[in-house]
Amino acid sequence: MPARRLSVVVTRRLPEVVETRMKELFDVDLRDPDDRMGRDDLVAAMQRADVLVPCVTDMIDAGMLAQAGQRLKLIANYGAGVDHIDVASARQRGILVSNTPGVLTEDTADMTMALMLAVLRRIPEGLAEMQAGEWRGWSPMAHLGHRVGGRRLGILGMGRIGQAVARRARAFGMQIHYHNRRRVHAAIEQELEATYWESLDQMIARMDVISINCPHTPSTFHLLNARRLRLLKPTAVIVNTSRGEVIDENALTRGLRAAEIGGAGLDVFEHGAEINPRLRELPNVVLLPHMGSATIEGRVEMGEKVILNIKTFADGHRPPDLVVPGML
Ligand code: 8YV
Repeated sequence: MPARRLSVVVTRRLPEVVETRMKELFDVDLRDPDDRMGRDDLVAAMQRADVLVPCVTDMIDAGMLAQAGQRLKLIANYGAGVDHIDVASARQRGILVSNTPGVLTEDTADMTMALMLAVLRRIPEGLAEMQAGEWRGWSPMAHLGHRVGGRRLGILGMGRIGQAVARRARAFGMQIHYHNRRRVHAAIEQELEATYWESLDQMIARMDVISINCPHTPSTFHLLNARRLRLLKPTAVIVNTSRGEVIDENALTRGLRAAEIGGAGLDVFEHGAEINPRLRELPNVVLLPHMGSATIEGRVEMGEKVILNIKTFADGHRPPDLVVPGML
């Protein structure tokens, strides 16, 4: 008798090639249309599935996990960050959590550079002028931004993405500085010519650009709080492609409005799509709708990783991208 196929619920639309492969392998419930599942729908999915495939828009808290069915054994997250899942509660209930690290590193690092360039070189302003048909020709003093080369970049979080940002920034002639829970291997520091700062306060007070590349965890929540934001140079630019919660968004908005901070390039926000409206009014701020990893290649590779995690689990082994609470 053939083994029972795993019942898998996917909460959002994924690339067609990924969905097709899932249909071949699992008894899969795909999402159509692609709207966000409410809390009740998510709980219902967790009651009927062996495996749930959520993504960043699905909050999965302890209360919901308590209502999960006996058969739910794996949450195979479609994405690297798992701060929307209570991983410790899942673990206590014997539910494994896996993610998709590695495949969105380069795309996210590209977007970090794009935001940095957009703010420093005032790209949105030029674009808006062209689109409005307002450009009247070149002028020596128009659209003056700041040179990227020679600037000091402080990377907060020197994991895979932080290092990929550092590589790119070096090619742009920037000086690399970083703060991390642990100092990275000497060979990596040498390759990147990176200076380690044990004190975040001391680092941020000296940087021209700060890039947030650490995950959101209880210990990184509001790491850039009002006090730390006041340490920044008034010309400093902050770029965030990680999670909005790492910065106190209201304090950042106040600092930008008061010209105590030079500018910001933000792909992520503290309350998801509920952005502080004042941020939208600021000329030195570039906002993007969480599109750091949004390439079709990346999305397909994320799907392949999810499938590999589920398949490995189904075959009785530990999923390769298992998230363990202690590593967060
Ligand atoms: C993903 C991300 O697109 O992987 C992450 O942590 O932030 C994104 O770039 C998203 O999480 C998909 O769930």
